[in-house]
Amino acid sequence: MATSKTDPKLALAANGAKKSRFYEGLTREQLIQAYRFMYTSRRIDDREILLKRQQKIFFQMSGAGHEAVGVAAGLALKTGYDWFYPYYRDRALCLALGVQPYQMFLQGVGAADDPSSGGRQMPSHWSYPALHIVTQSSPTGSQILQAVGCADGGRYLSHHPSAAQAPTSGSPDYRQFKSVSFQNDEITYVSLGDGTSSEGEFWEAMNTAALGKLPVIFCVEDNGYAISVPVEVQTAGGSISRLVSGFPNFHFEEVDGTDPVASYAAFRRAAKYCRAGHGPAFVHAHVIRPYSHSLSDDERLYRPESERERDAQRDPVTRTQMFLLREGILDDKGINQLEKEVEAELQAAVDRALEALPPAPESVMQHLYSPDMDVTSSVFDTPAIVAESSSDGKKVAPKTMADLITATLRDEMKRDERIVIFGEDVADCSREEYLTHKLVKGKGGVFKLTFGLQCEFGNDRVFNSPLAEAAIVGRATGMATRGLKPVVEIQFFDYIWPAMMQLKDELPTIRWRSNNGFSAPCVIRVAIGGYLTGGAIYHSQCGESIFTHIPGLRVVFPSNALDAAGLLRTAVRCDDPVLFLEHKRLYRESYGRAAYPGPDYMIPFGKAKVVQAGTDLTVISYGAVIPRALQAAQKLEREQGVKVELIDLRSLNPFDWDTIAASIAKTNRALVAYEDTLSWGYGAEIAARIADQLFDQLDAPVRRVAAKDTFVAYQPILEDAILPQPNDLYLAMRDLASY
Ligand SMILES: Cc1ncc(C[n+]2csc(CCOP(=O)(O)OP(=O)(O)O)c2C)c(N)n1
Ligand SMILES: [Mg+2]
Repeated sequence: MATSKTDPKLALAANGAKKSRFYEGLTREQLIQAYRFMYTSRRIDDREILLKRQQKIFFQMSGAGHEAVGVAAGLALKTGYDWFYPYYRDRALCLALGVQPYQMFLQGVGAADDPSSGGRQMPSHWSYPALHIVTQSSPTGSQILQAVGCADGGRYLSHHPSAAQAPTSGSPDYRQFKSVSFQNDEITYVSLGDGTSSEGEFWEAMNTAALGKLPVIFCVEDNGYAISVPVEVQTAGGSISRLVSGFPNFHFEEVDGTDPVASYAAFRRAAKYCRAGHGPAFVHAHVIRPYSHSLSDDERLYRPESERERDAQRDPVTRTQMFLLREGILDDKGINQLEKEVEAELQAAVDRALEALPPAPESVMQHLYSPDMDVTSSVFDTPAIVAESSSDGKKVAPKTMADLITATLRDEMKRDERIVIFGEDVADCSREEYLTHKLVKGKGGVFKLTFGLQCEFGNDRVFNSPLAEAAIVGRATGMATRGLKPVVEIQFFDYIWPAMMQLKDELPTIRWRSNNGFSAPCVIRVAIGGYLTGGAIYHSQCGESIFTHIPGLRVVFPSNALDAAGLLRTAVRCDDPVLFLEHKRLYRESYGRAAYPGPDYMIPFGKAKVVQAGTDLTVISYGAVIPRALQAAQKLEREQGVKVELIDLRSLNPFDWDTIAASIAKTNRALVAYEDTLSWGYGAEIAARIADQLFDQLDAPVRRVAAKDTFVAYQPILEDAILPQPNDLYLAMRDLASY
């Protein structure tokens, strides 16, 4: 671990002597170039502010005051080689990496040709695939874990270079559409503001990077404020450097971020440390915020003139100009000439951008999902090939859902070296020597679904993560952005919520918000559901509708072993992010066991299964309600001759409307049954669609059976009363059939 702190008397000032032709390794030409980027950045802000006032653009976020640190990072790192997760104040960094002012103005006007998002995101939400600037969102700090995942992905690829190749034979999968590149000494840069360092995800990311000694440069651009909240109210003790100083394996820098030379030196040292593979680096750059937080904010409401004056003394653009003059690098004429050139360039760029066409309204649904692989297509419809007997000639006993999920994961890992599995407790044993010396058997997940995989594939492909759900999903997202296929586990659905920011605002939005510039197809396996007799509130939750409500995310929920195997393989091979819900109660049930359907068996998403055909009533369900509904339907047929058609949706987004509609055309009655709480749940949407689109065919109201609108209790008597039971389903079917 090393720490560098530059003298508060700036390097710009201290370096004043003309004797040195080099300034921390920067040539005079580079310094002029640095100033050009800084000045351009500031003038783009000024232009945008004007355009916003003229209502020609719709939002403005400035990078003012952050120009020096940004340019320094851009000069110290390599564009199109290293990876960048910049935040909204990194305009100067983006210019230094090669983004054109015209492209920035295209963002402002929301043009179809805006390369960042095609008019979908606000300005200063950078995304330039060729430059390795990864699509950014608006939640403060949600980029940090992804940056850690990106670095992790790069390192994995450098250890497994063959994983980067796309397969040339075999059935198609996402790899055909994901070109992967990596460098052995690449760095991932991520920046954030001082306020953002209060977010939990920041600390999860720091911990993960330190644990893995990952080559990430964290840059905190500390302008002393988070909108109106000053740093001493934000950060205990007022210094983020002090707070993070205990993290092992880090190189630390604290620097005047208004000084491009000192900042460059800090980044150079940080980059050297990271490229050498020693671990991550932390650059704490003190900057200023000369303009208000955004154009929607007026800082005079909370900052007195005297304080703003003090900041102005440190303005990086003015100071760098003075420095160039003082050092004799540029004279007045040279400065004037440079500024005139920049003004002319910006004028031309603005004029062009104002002419740019807006995106077409019909395009709004494009790029929610992969345009290359349709998960509902026949590519994913492959037959089961079941071995009738094992090698010793014995008949193969049907396997549980848990068995088939493990077998599917194993076969997919053999087939695709880009798959990595991590999560809480998923490894066999983190202390590998215990396994090597055969002191322990290994755990492989609290439900044992990943048992044996670490032993078979090694601990860089199957490993335990820290207990931090946001880190699991955020890191997976970053890895998937690089082209890996993380198949991660959330131990219990009840604990998915810390990852909600990543699951709602990040993972599913990446393709859409970058206008197909980036994608992050990965699989999140989650143990879900109740009927556990003793699971109680925090081991029994459902809540699938919260995720089916998110565009961009596929959601599947198998009810039996064969479907679990077929859908999981589709999830792994497809080009979209998938939430794969595994019902804990079904893991080892005798219902729905099956022989392993072979290493290529797939079921397309959006195809329901008719569990039992019938003519009198349609029951639409999924998950653990399926065996219960089947039991109820069989009883009703035995007792009253009512023939129920039971539909297992299997896949919730997309879902199979055609099968539902065809069934109701036949039965004219519909019951939607699900384990989650009744109100506002998944069944409400299905019921609403039936009422809306099949109204003419209905002979009875659309009914629902679901859990009571309360939590799942521990005492089995209470659990039975809360969750839908076979008898509840039986009564509802009977009533509806005779309506
Ligand atoms: C998760 C989240 N909470 C709140 C906001 C609203 N917000 C946007 S920027 C900001 C302040 C950020 O301050 P800081 O990290 O210091 O960055 P600065 O803007 O000062 O550069 C806030 C509260 C947000 N975008 N995301
Ligand atoms: Mg700030």
